[in-house]
Amino acid sequence: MTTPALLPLSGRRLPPLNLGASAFPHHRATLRLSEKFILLLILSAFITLCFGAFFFLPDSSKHKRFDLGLEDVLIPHVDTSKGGKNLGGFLIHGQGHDEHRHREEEERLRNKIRADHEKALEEAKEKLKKSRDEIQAEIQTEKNKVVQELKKKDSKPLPPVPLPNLIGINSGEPADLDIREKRNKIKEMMKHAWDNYRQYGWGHNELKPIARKGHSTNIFGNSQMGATIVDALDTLYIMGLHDEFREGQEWIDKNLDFSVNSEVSVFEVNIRFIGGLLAAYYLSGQEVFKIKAVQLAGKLLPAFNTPTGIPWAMVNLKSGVGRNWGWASAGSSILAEFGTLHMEFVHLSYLTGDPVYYNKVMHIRKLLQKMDRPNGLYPNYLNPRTGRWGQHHTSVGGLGDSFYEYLLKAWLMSDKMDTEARKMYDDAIEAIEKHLIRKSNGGLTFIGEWKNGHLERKMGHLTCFAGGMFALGADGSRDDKAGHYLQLGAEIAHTCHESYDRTTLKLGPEAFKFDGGVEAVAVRQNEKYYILRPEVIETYWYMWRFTHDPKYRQWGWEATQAIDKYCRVSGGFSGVKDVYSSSPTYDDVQQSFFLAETLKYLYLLFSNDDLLPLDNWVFNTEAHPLPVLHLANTTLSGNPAYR
Ligand code: DMJ
Repeated sequence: MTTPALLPLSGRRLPPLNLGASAFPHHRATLRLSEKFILLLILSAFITLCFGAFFFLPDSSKHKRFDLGLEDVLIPHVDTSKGGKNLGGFLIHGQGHDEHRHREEEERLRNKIRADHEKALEEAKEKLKKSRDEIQAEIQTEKNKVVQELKKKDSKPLPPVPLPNLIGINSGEPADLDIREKRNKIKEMMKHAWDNYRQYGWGHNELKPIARKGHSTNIFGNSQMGATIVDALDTLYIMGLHDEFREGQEWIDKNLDFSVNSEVSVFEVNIRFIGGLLAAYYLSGQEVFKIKAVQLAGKLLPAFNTPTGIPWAMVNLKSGVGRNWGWASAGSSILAEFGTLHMEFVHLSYLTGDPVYYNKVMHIRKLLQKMDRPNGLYPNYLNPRTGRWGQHHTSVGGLGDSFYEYLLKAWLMSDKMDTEARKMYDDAIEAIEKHLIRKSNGGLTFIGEWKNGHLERKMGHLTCFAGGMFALGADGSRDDKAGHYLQLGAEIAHTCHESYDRTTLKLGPEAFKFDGGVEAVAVRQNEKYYILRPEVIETYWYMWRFTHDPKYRQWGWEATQAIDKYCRVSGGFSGVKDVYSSSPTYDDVQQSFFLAETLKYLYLLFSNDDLLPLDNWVFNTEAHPLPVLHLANTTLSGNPAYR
């Protein structure tokens, strides 16, 4: 905040000290300094006027006067037996010592007003004598008081709700020595990532493991919000890294503050921060995580203030002003962003008993249900002002992916009660299968991208999560096609494994083609990078849970070794710019999702199934486990806390 200099009282208008909205969270506390002076002067003038009026008005007390409600002050106990008569609004006084007493009271009052007036003038003079710094210091103190008050208010414990069945939090130790060793290796990698972040990037959003300093991107805004800490907490917890977990908790407790003038991505903050905090709360039972999650959610709510209720992509946490990404189809919101809020928001309503979060996401769902879908497909872009689709592009990778995932997971997390979500999921994947899923000449099943009626035969690394999604949704599928979807999941897992296997580093590129002679290989230079993404490993893990085919552990182990060999540096883990080059260069970013997702899914792959069993837990799109809630179909009526 810049403060213009305070000019002397020389007839020029004082430029206001900027203590506006950015200085105070509460509008009543946002008086500008010049306004304070003006108020002060008006006040003194008012007092002077009253004082003068009191002296110069004719003394009518000998006769009668209006009761201005001052009687209690002037004549506290009117004793009508002594001659005074109380006639409604008028008081007619008797004579003699009553009159004398009355004069005394008036005199006392005059003295009091005079003293008050002088005191106020003295104070005003004192204030004006103070230096700019002193005034600022006073205002700062006032501001701190307001902030403290608000914090106290925000930190009030939430009403308790019965916790859902939290099983399988501390399980999973494999009996097999080889598997145990692999699991321990993954835990060691987590420790390496955490320790270096702890040492070089603590409190920053992410780590630059080569430069050995903090890193951030625009999705987190311009504040140090400790994204890696929040994202990593539940992985630390399930790995039994409890000291590290406590360090993270302490940082969050003391430093994680959302009253910052920072514009963040609603989607990213929801999946990483709210998802991470909620999972940490459910796993550890520590209230601080729940409180922070609710505080943060409150800061995201203004993003929904659009003509349609479809939220903006970004919101300023302090001002609540929202907007969309400039590159997104003429000011559109993005399907994968506004469609990936459901899980976290339903949990927020469950935990607080406040339906506001639930209503926001259900409103989005209802709106989508009403809209026409070209070929039954959901376009990636929707304009939040007009409620119309933007470009007719459809993707199961970037811009679309987790929308489909959350339809399925809404059904799963409601204990399969939310059949409306299941139906939307079934309809969506039927259209996807029809228009987007193809087999390559070499027999690889891939999911392409739909662009204005044309299928682009390219699949993104992000799209590889869909193998796991198809497997997870197999049970309960329409027309009992469970076998079909499990098979589809296996085929996608195989294709994605090929995309890894066909590289020099055995790590997958960002996007790969199925065109002409090219199969599961990146063609463009700017699609050859690997940034520690989890999706392929995520699919291996789901496939492992549903089939126990050892090849998934084998593929997972190949990926672990490749990451350890090519992405590990002494200061942490880094992405690489070209997976086809034998001497790769680093991008020097340790992504927070590497700790939240990639290492977690690897660890789960080498754990027993009783660690976070899928009947009881549903993982959000950032791999944060949230417990299943038994909720009646699309309502919160199954929630005893819902009021
Ligand atoms: C993660 O933040 C989430 O998985 C999200 O849904 C998309 N991709 C990144 C990791 O690649």
